[in-house]
Amino acid sequence: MLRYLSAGESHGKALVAIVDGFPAGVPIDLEAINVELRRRQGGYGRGGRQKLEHDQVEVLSGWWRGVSLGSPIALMVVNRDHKLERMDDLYRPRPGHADLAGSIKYLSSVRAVLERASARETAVRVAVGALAKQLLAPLGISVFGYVVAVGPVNVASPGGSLDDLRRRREQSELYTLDPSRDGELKSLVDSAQKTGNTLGGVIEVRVDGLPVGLGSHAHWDRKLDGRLAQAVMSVQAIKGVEIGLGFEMARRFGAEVHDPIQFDPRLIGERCLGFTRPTNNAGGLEAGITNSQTLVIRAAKKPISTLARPLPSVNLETLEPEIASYERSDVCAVAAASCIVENVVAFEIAAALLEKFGGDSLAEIEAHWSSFYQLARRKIQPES
Ligand code: EPS
Repeated sequence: MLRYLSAGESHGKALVAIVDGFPAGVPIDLEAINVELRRRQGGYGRGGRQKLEHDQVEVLSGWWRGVSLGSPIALMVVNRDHKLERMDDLYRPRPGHADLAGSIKYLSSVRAVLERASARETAVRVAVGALAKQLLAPLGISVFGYVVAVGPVNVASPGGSLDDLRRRREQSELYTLDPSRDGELKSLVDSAQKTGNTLGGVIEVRVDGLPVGLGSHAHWDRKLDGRLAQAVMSVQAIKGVEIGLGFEMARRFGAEVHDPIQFDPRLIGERCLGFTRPTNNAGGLEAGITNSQTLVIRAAKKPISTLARPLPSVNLETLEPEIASYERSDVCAVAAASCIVENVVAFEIAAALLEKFGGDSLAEIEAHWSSFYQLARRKIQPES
């Protein structure tokens, strides 16, 4: 079982995670994890904190000579802006943040909850996901996230090879797949900043190279769509998740939604059982099980709740109406969120892969995948 725990406050010493169940024999590329950490820090609309931090991962355990050992892997991202002991409390809770509900729940100060609720925690979650990608990559699975809307403006995602799409995303300051729209999106973010406001957006993540059979229909907590939704929803500021055609399915007739099944024996190979689908409205998941089509998941990110022109609140000391507190924050972190959601999805996929194929080492997982496909081919064409 692949699992992880994270710890750390936004202005504490460091963010840490322990990843348990990561197989042996996986080469770990630290620079690839650091590239993801830098990408999380970027994107147009980020605030002052990112100028102070240079997020880098340290691997404290679980590897030797650059290869995983199969023992728990401890990851650490140090906070340069480590100043928690010197920070004041807040008395005017920000609508939308953990401030009010959290401080009542824990019978604590507002600072005591906002430090952990902050999206700063996602730095180490990205490191965990980037590690998971290093298990997926040698197996031919890629996880790729990008922005498809900033505030009310949608940005279409063109077709093309994954390499093409990656190049496009690298050229966009908002991590969309159409850099020619950056000007328009940046002025939208600028106008939010000028008016003391913030902006959210929509993120899409696609997973290519999946086998049939990750997840299960058999029990509610084994359905991969449900597990992905939980993981994605747990990312700070995400308020909605949809898979494939998602909410649009509810507006259509069944014949316009479900993906017809076709079979072509010439396609049968190492990684293909011969089934094809002319459409992919299911987003690669049927009954909580991957069907080998590209998995497509979207997440709606609300605008960040710390506003430079704050909304009405209540002073918790006087209980009189006052405007909410303002703390340094971002105007638009939807680009960063696309990197976070991508890595969170990567972790869930790696966990589901290990549940299906098991194994203590990369070589064993590969062997289990290939013997399962052999059995599946024999089931489909017993005489072959
Ligand atoms: C973040 C770091 C935080 C915020 C942001 C995300 O740093 P600070 O609070 O010191 O500016 O910029 O957190 C929030 C948006 C939030 O609501 O807490 C980061 O590293 O991603």
